[in-house]
Amino acid sequence: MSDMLEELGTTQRDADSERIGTIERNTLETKISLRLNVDGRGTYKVSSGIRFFDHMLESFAKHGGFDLELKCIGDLDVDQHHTVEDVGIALGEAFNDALGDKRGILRAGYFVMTMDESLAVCAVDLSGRTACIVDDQLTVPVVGDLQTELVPDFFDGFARGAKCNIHVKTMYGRNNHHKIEAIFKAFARAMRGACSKDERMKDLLPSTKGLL
Ligand SMILES: [Mn+2]
Repeated sequence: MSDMLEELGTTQRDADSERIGTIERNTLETKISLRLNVDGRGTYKVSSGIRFFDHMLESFAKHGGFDLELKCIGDLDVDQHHTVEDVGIALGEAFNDALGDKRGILRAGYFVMTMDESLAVCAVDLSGRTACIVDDQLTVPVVGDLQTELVPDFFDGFARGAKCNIHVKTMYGRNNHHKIEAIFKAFARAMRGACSKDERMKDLLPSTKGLL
């Protein structure tokens, strides 16, 4: 069977198997091990050392339908910046790893998501280029145990790791927990769309450039 799959080449093999990304990322500031299954069922085991950040990553996995195992041991005695940014980078890299040459996927996705009184929009393009715009409308310095100024740093890290465009915006809202959660859920569902396989465009690269 494996010989037969070899003959079919990588494209066919990738299209027929689960898309999994595995990242081990160790620096003097953070040690991260991460396993992502893009074709998962929304299961998660997440430990970043920041409980509210875990809550958002768990929400991302659940709403994206991604299976996510993530362990980060970061220098939280300094502050949360390295941990949040590096988890973003590693998670982005895991998507890049899992998606391979990106043949046969939608590539772009967007979503409008409510979280009670808050509403967020997100658009992503797995374009191979990096850009990140975050307008989170947060009005408090901390939510739970998360330093809220780091929300854009997470998305910036992800965009660099995945080499993608991310635009995310809170349209309105009152509660800051809800605003962040609406952002992460909108992002999850936008990514879910972008990663989706497009039966009609099977095995085709969704780019006029011929490279993503
Ligand atoms: Mn919540």
